[in-house]
Amino acid sequence: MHTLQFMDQIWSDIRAVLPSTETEFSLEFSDKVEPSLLEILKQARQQLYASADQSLCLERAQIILDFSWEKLNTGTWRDVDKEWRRVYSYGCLFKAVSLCHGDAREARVQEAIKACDMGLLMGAAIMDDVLQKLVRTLKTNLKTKDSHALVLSDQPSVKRVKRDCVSVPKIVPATAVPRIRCPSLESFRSDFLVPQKPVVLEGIIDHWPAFKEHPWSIDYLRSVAGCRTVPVEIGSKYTDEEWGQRLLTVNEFIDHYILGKGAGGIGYLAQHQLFDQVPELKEDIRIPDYCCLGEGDEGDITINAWFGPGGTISPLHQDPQQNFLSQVVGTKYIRLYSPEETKYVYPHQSQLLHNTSQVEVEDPDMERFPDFLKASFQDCVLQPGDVLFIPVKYWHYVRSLELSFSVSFWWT
Ligand SMILES: O=C(O)CCC(=O)C(=O)O
Repeated sequence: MHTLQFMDQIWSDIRAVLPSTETEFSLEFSDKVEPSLLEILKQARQQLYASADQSLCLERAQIILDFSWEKLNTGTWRDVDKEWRRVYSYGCLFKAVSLCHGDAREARVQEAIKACDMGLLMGAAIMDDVLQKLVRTLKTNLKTKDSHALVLSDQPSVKRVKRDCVSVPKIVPATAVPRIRCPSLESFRSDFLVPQKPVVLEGIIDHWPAFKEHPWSIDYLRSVAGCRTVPVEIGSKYTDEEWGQRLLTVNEFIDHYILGKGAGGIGYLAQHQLFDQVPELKEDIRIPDYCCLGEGDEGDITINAWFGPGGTISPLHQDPQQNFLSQVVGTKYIRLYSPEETKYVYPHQSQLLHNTSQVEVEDPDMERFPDFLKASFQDCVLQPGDVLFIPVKYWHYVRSLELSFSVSFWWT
């Protein structure tokens, strides 16, 4: 497509996700938002509709973003007023839209997608989820413009995947987590949920589109989410001093941390927002029926993504909810300790890490943690299609044995 035609196209697609007139674009906030900032929001809106030059809107957007960013980063996240998260989302919206006006080069569209992702990650929903709609439009346009490059990157890249040399533990019958194929709801409830016993469920997720219609692969992830910005954990495990988080696009994450180009190191895409941020991926999975045995509603279930190279470790820790850890790609070694073993696993003292053990499970320091060997455990290697039921507060240690993508469902 000709560049000018493309610019017209993207601009009219963007306009289609916005209210058609300035008067229909409502800006309502509580009195937490001071009049001077409200004025800037109104100016940005006015420039969006009236001005041929979007650089003024972009300038206003930056002021809104800087101001609200300060508020988002003051005090604890829990205490941040939702109004500031909404203001931040408006800043992201103004920025994304104005970036694509007049000069819709690929880098600008990519920057606009990043602005939407920042709003989706840090802001609160506004205008009937407009950021989600906008990002879909921008992505489609990026694809149209860049269809040639996409075809090239759609070539199977399996051969390029770094094969990490990770040791595969032998599971002996005495410690193996039991396995069962498609139990009825009632037998799962009475044999595992009520007595709070771990089990590997087989055959319950084989129907997911993630295995059938859209088998998850590096190329598939690139095509649905490659240009999306996500938080990535850097470092082999979160208890390490050098551990930290970075915002990267999924493509950057794959290039650096999965395919090991450039600096490499261990990076883990471990996050609970991925499926809300990228609804196409959520459509490839299904909430396991057994979750209906819980007391909570479906809306209370947290769905987490765990995508990373072989050798990624989640240190021994416990969570306050039941968990169905579902393996989609690759294999993972998992060690489980019941809550009764807590006295032997040496939880960290600090409030922040009190749910995490200090012990390196597969290489314990016996001088510092002499009682660790007294703790009895169960273990398993999860294969694609396996779902591990981890009861509430069960200690779990996870090490991926190769490139792996798992989905966990936390439910009560
Ligand atoms: O797969 C992992 O690395 C960790 C999974 C986990 O800790 C969880 O689902 O709670």
